[in-house]
Amino acid sequence: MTTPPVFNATDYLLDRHLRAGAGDRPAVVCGQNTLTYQDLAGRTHRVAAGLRAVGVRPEERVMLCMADGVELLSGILAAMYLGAVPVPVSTMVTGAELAVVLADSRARVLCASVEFLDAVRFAVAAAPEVEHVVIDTAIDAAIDAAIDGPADVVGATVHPWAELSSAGELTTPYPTWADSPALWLYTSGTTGKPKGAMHRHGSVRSVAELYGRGVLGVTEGDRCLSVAKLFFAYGLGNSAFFPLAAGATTVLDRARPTPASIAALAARTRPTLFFGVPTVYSALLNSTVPDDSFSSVRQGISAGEPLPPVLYSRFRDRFGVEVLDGLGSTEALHIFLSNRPGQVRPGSSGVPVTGYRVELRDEGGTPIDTPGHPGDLYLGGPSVATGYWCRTDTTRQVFQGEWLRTGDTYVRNDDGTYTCLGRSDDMLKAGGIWVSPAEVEDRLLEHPDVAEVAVVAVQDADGLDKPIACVVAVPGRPVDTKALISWCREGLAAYKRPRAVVVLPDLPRTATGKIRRNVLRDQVAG
Ligand code: 3SK
Repeated sequence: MTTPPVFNATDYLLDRHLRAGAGDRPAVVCGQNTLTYQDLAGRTHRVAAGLRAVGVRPEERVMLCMADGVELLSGILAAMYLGAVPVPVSTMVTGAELAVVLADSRARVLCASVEFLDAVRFAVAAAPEVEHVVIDTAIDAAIDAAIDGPADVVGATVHPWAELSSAGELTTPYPTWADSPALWLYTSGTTGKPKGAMHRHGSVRSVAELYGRGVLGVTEGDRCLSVAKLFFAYGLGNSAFFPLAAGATTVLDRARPTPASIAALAARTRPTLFFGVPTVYSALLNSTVPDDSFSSVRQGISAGEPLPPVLYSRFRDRFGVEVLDGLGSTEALHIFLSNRPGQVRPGSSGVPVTGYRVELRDEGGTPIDTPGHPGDLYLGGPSVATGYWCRTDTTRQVFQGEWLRTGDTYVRNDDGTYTCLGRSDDMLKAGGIWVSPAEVEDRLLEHPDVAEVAVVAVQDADGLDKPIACVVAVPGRPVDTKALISWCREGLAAYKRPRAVVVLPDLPRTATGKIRRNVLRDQVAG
């Protein structure tokens, strides 16, 4: 049997540029520091040696619960270089939530930023397989101030990051293949238990070539700024895979983004590509940041949930930037349906990214070919995960041969673009007719008093589902709930109107910013 050709994603993202003589190009801007490809590769090779020194073996998981920065980026790249499997996880989780994914992954090494140490202590106590905790901090001396000596995490040996990167350098990548396991990303969807989606080395190249180069046209002159952090699939592509594959520059920021911090960072670093999510575009529009804040940006990108058309046009009109909305998922690693530069159909997710195929199916699984008929969206393509770690039943339901069941309900428009009608399990029936929450939400967002909205089905006294709109008001604008229902009656078929409007201070969201509709339903019904 012939073995497949060697392919290592980190070699593709880093060492390839050194071999091509491009090592002095800027790879990362972080705080006041700029690292060249040579610098980033050097750090990555040292971290790879350090991970090996603490006993990490190929194909073994290394969990990283870290703020965005050179340490997290080099940690992810180093683990892949070593043939191990980095598992970046959300920094917004509680200790109990971290314990669940840590134990599930069976990682023996956990890398964490010092600010998450309380969650780490809690999680490690519940995950006895963890032997080593490596603490990242901007200044290693701060560890001493922040923790109580090396034995501070009970049950594990604590190493400062500097120790990890002082074990020499590994300059040859482990000879992985395109099909070798490269990284895991945990996803809970909006409701379920966390599941580790397992991705291959070859998928890193696929998303960089198909979406990064094919749709965004990333070149070495680009500077990528993403509000989605590196632990999300969306952020990992935006801030690591796309810029590094193209020899471009990524801008990393440790802090949680606010409109003011994004505008200040953009003014300082002059990004050419800006990756946001709808809530961030909305927050920027509701802020007083200068209208020229994004003057260096050649393209905005949005994903995570559908971008309402009103946000698209307001952002373009105020900031002069066209935002490409797209649909991606953790299971697909990145975006597979996308609008194209200069050809945006607002309110749609565009058309399939070249290299992927999509299909709509009815409830019986039959493909739907007619435009205008909603169906469940299925995806086929090279970056689809190989399955969920140790979740055989769910894997079989979601990964069906060549196809991935996305769980989204979509409709194909006459021009071939696709529009999201909502998560398949969020669709609701009012008076026996299907109603898309997304359509009602888009209408409500056109109202000047509405900042955020989610429409959910709540049962009335007779046990019948009724659409209820949960609204967050624009600051300083009181909401007239009756007027909002009339607004929907005027702009939509009457049966789609919400039967009640509930005003809330904010909407419950997942760590990736998606609305937690099940929580909202309980909140409103209760
Ligand atoms: O969370 C998403 O919707 C998403 C969007 C783009 C790329 C990747 C992901 C997971």
